[in-house]
Amino acid sequence: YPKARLFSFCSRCKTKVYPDELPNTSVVIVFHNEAWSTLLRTVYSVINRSPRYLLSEVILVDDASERDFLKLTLENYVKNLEVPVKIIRMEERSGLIRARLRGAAASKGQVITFLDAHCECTLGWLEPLLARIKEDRKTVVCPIIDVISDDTFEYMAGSDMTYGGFNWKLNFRWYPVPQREMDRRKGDRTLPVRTPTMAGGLFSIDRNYFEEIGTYDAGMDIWGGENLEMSFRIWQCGGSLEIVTCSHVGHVFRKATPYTFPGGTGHVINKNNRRLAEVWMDEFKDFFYIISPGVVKVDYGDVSVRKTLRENLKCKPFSWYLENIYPDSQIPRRYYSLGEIRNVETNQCLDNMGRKENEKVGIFNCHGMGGNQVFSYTADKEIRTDDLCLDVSRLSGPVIMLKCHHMRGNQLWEYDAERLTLRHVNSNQCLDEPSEEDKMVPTMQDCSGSRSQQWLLRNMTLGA
Ligand code: UD2
Ligand code: MN
Repeated sequence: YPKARLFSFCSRCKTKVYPDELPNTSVVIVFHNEAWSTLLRTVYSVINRSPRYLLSEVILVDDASERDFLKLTLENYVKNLEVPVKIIRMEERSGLIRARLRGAAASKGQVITFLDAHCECTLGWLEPLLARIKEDRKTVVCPIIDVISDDTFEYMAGSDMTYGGFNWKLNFRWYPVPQREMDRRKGDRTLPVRTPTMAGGLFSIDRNYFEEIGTYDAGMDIWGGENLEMSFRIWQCGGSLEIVTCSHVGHVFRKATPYTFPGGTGHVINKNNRRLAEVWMDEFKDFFYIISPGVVKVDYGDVSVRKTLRENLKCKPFSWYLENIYPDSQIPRRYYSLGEIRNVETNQCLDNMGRKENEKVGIFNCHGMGGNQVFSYTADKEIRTDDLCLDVSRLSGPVIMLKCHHMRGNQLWEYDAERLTLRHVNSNQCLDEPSEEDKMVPTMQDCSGSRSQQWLLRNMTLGA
């Protein structure tokens, strides 16, 4: 590999000195039907780019793969490697969560490092992670995840200017590191970034802390949700989660899932997300339930053990997390309404048709099914759906969906609960029914008090 590339992520990281005495780590890699080349690329990069005395062992957990070469061929191959590589086989397809639990239980290192099965560790990836855990054993640390193209296997450095968040549907998303976090680090980009959530695949955790904090929710299946579950749990229960920007590990981001989801993709992910929402999100789970019609019908099993864990650890409420850890979240901590916005005259509802940025907000027959007709009028007086806000930048419209910027400006709306009007403060005009020319979009008109300017902000609560 070209050395220059591996060293060029951040020149100031190169001069950092780490303590000689660092905890050692087991590296746990779970896989289901992984390709030979990507799996071995992961294992070799761990072995070749970790100081031998810091690497206790590599544990491969085979989640009931069907490919032949992952059986005896793999077993014989790893015998010749210079670091102990243990292979554990799940008896039946269990999903990455329970497979990781099995790997963790079999591991001996002081730290457990989890990696996906299609990664490449770079030189110097491990020391900064372990050093941070040595400083504070309740810090769970992630490297910067570099991007390996799934077409060309080209290696591209990831950004130290994004951190982990999530949207109303509980999808993990990268968002820009906010100014407050830049300020806290006083502009030193070699210092770790405190991140609200982690992507999930690549992180190190002190092994005793992993157990103290409740490992994983073993009731989650196959894939999804466990990364947010662990993120919320760490923060709410007194730990912290960081991206250590001097550590880089590449990951092959794949356009499509290469394996099956027994039970159906949607069902599995919804079930895991319900367990996450029910245990950790308190009343804020409504944002997930109201925007995802149908999800409340999914059976999520028994979460009493996880709720007891939350009590025993005396974890803080989700509102604390939103206020202190993730104030720039897509979920507003305080809001007046969450649900449809219905016009009194036409009885139609605002509808964020394509959920795309920079498009006009629409208006359609109310369907009461959540999804595109869910908006929240927040305490900051923005009308938002997920990360998009109703925005008007010209007199008489149009009304566009734009990324919420929290700067008031063109996204500031005053709801008059007696007159039922939604007044756009900057233009001093009111949201009105569509014009004759375009029946699909609302208009902005001078405020007149007419019925067509009256809107009902429904407060829906579906939460089970
Ligand atoms: C991301 C995470 C992944 C996990 C997931 C949410 C990164 C880079 N990846 O998705 O680790 O947190 O979000 O759940 O942050 N696997 C099994 N059994 C299964 C399914 C998957 O062993 O039934 C293995 C799979 O071979 C891989 C790992 O689990 O090694 C993660 O799966 P993925 O690579 O499909 O997940 P990814 O990267 O899309
Ligand atoms: Mn992956």
